[in-house]
Amino acid sequence: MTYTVGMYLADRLAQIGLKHHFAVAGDYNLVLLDQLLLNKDMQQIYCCNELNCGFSAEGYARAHGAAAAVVTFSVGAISAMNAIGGAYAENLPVILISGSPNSNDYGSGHILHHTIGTTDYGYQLEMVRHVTCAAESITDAASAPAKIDHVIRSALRESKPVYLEIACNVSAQECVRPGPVSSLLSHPSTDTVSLNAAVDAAVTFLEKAERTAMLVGSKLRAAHALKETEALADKLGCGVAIMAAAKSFFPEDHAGFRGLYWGEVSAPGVQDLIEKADAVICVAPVFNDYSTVGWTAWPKGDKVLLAETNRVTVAGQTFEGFTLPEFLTALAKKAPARPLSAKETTYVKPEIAPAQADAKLTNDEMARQINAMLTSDTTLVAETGDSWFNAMRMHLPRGARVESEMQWGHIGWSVPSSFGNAMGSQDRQHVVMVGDGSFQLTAQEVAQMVRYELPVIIFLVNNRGYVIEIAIHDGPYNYIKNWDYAGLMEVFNAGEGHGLGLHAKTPAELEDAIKQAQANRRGPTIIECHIDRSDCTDTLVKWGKRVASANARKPQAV
Ligand code: DPX
Repeated sequence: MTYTVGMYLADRLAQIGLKHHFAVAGDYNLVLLDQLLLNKDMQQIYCCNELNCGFSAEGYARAHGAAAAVVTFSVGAISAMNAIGGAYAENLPVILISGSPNSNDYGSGHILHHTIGTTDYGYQLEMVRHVTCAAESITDAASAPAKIDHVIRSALRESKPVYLEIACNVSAQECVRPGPVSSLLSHPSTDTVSLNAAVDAAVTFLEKAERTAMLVGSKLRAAHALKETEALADKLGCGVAIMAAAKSFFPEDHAGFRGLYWGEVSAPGVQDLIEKADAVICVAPVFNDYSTVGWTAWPKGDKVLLAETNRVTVAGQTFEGFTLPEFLTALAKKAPARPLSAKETTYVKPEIAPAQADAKLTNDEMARQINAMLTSDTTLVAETGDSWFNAMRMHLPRGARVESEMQWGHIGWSVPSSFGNAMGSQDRQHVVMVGDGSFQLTAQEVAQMVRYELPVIIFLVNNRGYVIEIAIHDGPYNYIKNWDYAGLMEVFNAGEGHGLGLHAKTPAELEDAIKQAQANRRGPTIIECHIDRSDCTDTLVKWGKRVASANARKPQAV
């Protein structure tokens, strides 16, 4: 059998550990999909549309370390680019692969279907460059291996998405075979001079401080530095706070854990922990308008040691040439113990009092019951909206994961992303919290959970509108058409699936629905939670006001 370009790509994807790739068929990628199917180490998983396909891959990368999505030219790839922008924002190595025009059509003056109707086929590659860290167009078999290797290596090194387009008549062309995968996984060597200097500067900085605290940020997982951060916290013995987008990136049963730092909507005592410290080690943070609560809570200046993915800045000096885990490990060896901030503060475990069984279901009671079902095997996927704030007030057992998309914030992300995440970590229980407005964007991907029999539990918050937007800035555009969300499951089952749709209007109904969902192992369950529109977390309202006033700043006078 001839060894082909498509087989080379499939082998490389399997070599980096992918067991699945996500796809939507189209005539520019059909031959490529055939080639990928020949690889028996990987399963081809289908999505309802390319936006969802991109988000499914993004979710798979969260669970599995990397992912691939295969789409057709323009009509498919341009939809997928939104999700790829999300993967860029969220630091996830997703490989977007688009079938593309026949190599003879490039530069021929021909006008092709599915294109914008001009004769230059470079526009897709140009567009995608802005949302990827490497992008290649393959129009001949000889250069395919180098281009495939280049993009995959870039994705893994930078934890960012990449792009490949493969001319539809090239995927089945003869190609050389790949060597060992180690060349794609290796990292540039460490600059030990710079690393030692950074550690010395950090130790001097810490020795001068009495009240040290650590702040854990959302790029920590992409930097592969979760364990190293915990080891540094063990050594320092100081108080540790997490940023919202880093929920679950630091164990909540750790002796130093104090809770969420989010400016004025921080957990009790945590604003003081960070803002009154005389040394704050910020590990892999992203300070944006949301995380700084409209620029009101932004640790910076000479009290801050900023340890980013590939750079450390401390005491007016900046260092690079090493990875974050290398820096944290080296620092943990030399760092002085700094337990004062932990002694002076306590972790206040979030508790919500149970409601009467037959009362009207409230947001608090829903959050309480969801929190009670979390175990170390749970992945909780929190959609943009009040679901963020509900996730933030949960206490997590060690091992429980929270997934959110706070940088990109595309409503509807949670449904396809949890589908991909569930595919990539089938040993875990996936629980989704999603608002009605968000769900309406990508609802059809629940059908794929039915198809692939994934027991995802979806808490659909029916509060009849875009409640977070109502908190930020109200108007008629925040009120949506109601759907029978639980009823959709019958549509998706179409007489042959095991999806379950349930309604919960009281605490007792919710409890019963959760039991049924947990027993339904052969398909997803939607639990439609009926909540008053005005019933949302206090933190959402406070935070929303701050963000609204940041948005409303007047233009500067010229
Ligand atoms: C919008 C947002 O119902 O949740 O908890 O009721 O707010 P809440 P819902 O899912 O509503 C979501 C809604 C409309 N954001 O409040 S957060 C603007 C927006 C976005 N992404 C895309 N379009 C619009 N974030 C793709």
